[in-house]
Amino acid sequence: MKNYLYYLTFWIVATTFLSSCQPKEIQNMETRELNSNWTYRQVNGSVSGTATVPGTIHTDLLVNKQIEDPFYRINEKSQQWIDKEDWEYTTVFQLSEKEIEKQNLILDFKGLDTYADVYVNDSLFLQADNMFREWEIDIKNVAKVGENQVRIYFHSPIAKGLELLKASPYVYPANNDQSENGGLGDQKVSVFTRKAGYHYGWDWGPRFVTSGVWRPINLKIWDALRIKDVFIQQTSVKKEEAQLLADFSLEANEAFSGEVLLTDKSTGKVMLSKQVDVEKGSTLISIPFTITNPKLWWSNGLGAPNLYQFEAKVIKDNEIVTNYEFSTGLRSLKLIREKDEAGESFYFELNGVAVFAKGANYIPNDNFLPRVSQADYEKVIADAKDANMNMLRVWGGGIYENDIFYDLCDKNGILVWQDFMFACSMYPGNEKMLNSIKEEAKDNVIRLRNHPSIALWCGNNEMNTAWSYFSKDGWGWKELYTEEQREEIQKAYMDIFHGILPDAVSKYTDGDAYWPSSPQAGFAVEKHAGYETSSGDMHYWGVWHGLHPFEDFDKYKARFMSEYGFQSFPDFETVKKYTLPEDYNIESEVMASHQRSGIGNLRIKEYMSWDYKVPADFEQFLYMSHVLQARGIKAAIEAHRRAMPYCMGTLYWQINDCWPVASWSSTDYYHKWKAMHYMVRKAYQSVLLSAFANEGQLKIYGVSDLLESKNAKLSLRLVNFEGKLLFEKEIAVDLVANASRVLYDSSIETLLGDYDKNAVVLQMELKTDGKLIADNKYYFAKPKELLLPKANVEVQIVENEGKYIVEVSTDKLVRDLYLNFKDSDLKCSDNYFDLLPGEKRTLELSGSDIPKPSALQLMHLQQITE
Ligand code: BMA
Repeated sequence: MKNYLYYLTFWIVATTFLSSCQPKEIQNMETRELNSNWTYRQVNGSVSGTATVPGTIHTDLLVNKQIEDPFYRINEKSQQWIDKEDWEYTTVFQLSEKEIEKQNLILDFKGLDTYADVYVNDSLFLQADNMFREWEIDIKNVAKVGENQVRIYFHSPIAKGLELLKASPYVYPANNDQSENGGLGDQKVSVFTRKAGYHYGWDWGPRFVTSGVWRPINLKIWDALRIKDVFIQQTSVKKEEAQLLADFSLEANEAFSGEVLLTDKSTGKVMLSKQVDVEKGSTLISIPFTITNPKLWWSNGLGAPNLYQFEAKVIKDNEIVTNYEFSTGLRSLKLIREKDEAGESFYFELNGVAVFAKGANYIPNDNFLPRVSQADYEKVIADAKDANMNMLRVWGGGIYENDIFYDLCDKNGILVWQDFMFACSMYPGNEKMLNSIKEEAKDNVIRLRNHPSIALWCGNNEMNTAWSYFSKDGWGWKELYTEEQREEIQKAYMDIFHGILPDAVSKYTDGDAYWPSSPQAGFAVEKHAGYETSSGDMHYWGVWHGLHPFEDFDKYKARFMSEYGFQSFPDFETVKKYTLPEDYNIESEVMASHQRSGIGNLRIKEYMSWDYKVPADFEQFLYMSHVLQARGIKAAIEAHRRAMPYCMGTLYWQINDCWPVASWSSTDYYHKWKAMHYMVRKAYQSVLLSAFANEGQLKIYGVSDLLESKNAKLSLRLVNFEGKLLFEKEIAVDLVANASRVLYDSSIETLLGDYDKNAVVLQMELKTDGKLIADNKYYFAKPKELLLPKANVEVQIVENEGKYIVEVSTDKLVRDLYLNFKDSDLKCSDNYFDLLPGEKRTLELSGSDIPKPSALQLMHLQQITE
């Protein structure tokens, strides 16, 4: 008892002492966003108004009704004058006496688009020329008590581009730059400016060369010292222990002594603390620490994406001088490129596990970037996660995304393949340009390096293939130049992609992987990718560009398939938003303007005619394009997954759109899922059952991303379209962990017997412990050859405690059934599926509208008429 009392007394004294020792919180760093009182004016004209910052000139003109919706019909055409103008943005902000006395008054520009002269109280502080950079200016010497003014003069990016083009000894290739649409003839100016490539147009995007303050401007006021950045270097991360190094970047106004601390915010535990002496200026302090039994970060499907919330503090005389909060995830993540029998592997290893990457390419969500809301970002990442993806590739013709994008990828276990912003062009390599790229790489690598989701930094999109310096192939670009010019262009390429960018990755990260160009057959510049290479990554466009049939997805196997795709139109509900009824024809001027691939309509029609009826009706044609796209991409994904472990990744082109358009996307500008996205969700499930026919044999594969092997039951049922069971078989199979295996192999002749291949379907199911874990259907003929009967589909809408359920059944097989609640925001939990008689599908409805039976439209393959 006595002892207990002693301990209790000690505990009370100790806690009182500790709490009285808590350093005092002081508000050292004041941050204020300059997002109000902005106005804009046309420098050489009379257009002006109140502005939204962050924003763009186009969206300001739209809000002030000076232009119409740029995405509606062909409005884009009449809005090309905007990028030929200079625009000036102005605001005022107040500073108090107390604030003005602080040692540091900084304006932090997170992003200026693009040629921007910044004046504060009429003094020129900055001439920005790179949209991807972050700029800080010290305004202490001009700041005054009361009103202060910021004025930003945006030079026309087109006028600047034309100046640079004129000064250049030769032109540069830039296939996607829609100079004609911009009224510039063949003058391609995009390559001269460090600005999102797709702003100048792309084969899925319009041309709107924006100007504006596209990311926030923050006024930062502080005294003495700030923590500019903290980077957690993950020296070694294992299940038992993570060995880490915390890099604190400090900036001090004068020599300073104090204590640096790092705490885990969720537990309050101090991870490290150290007394430091800092000289005036910038100092980097690295302090090692370890975490035992760390909660590892895992990608979607493999485990929880655990994150650590950290707070760094600097303490002096029992006062917190400054703090800095951030989060990271602990994981070991490597790109494994090792020689093997076939060539060289290309896969990501996460915490010792070889990960099959399932995902998509990602482009910016809008032409007008600042209007992409947090909800938009959440939706796109949720759509990726819901479709069982574990990787997105941030493609090089867009932007280094906003922090929120990576935060969401971290939280949802989505790995990121991060391109640097170079795509499908060659770029000048003068000193000014190279310096600008160097700073851009530094800014972005430092900004993004704590995100556990970043798996790879990639130099550019398709430039190595396009230029193909060491081969006869390529896109014919190098033939346009003299030997001397070629050498010069090649030197710029080497300086950027084999110099500046890998240097930045190795200097500012803890050993992140770098890959010079996507695709490439090896790291060295002469390793040009082709469709036959057995190393590196591949963009397979034989299907689509090369008119190869969908079956060829099985022929061209990659070690890592980082691009392939097939177009479709947006859903009719989306089309209605940018058209009038008179535009309802895919060749109409308006529809053609929302189709930026020159071969787009032709390709869709051609492929459709191989497998389906080509409908004359507009709405049926749109539906048919969705079904066709889903069919093509299903063939691709299943082929890539069956080819595991030779192939260890599949990223289709592309998950999203930047405006309403016919494109390769699986979700449209309004985030509406196309048929393909439902199909992708199924094809990306952890376990896939996939049938593949070759030379009269049918092989059924079980592909598993699970980390444990399982005993499973494979059931096969051959059924005719009236639902009659013709043949049934159940076999015990081993579903091997993280592998692809043939579970069943039979001659098609034996399987079919006397039954007509055009009138039957093979229903495949895989169960473990009586639970269905995968299923699929296999048809023995192309859709247009099938003898599909007329089907009567029955639908019931049932309300259950404010939630709506749709129950679907049919009297005959129905194919690619699409349920659409017209003019509503309702979404069915599944769609575009096949249904057999006897099956009943129960779908949940999400959305805020009340489902009206009269608004429900059913479309399916049997209805299609030529
Ligand atoms: C890929 C991409 C994009 C393009 C797409 C469709 O090569 O890198 O440049 O939009 O093809 O053509």
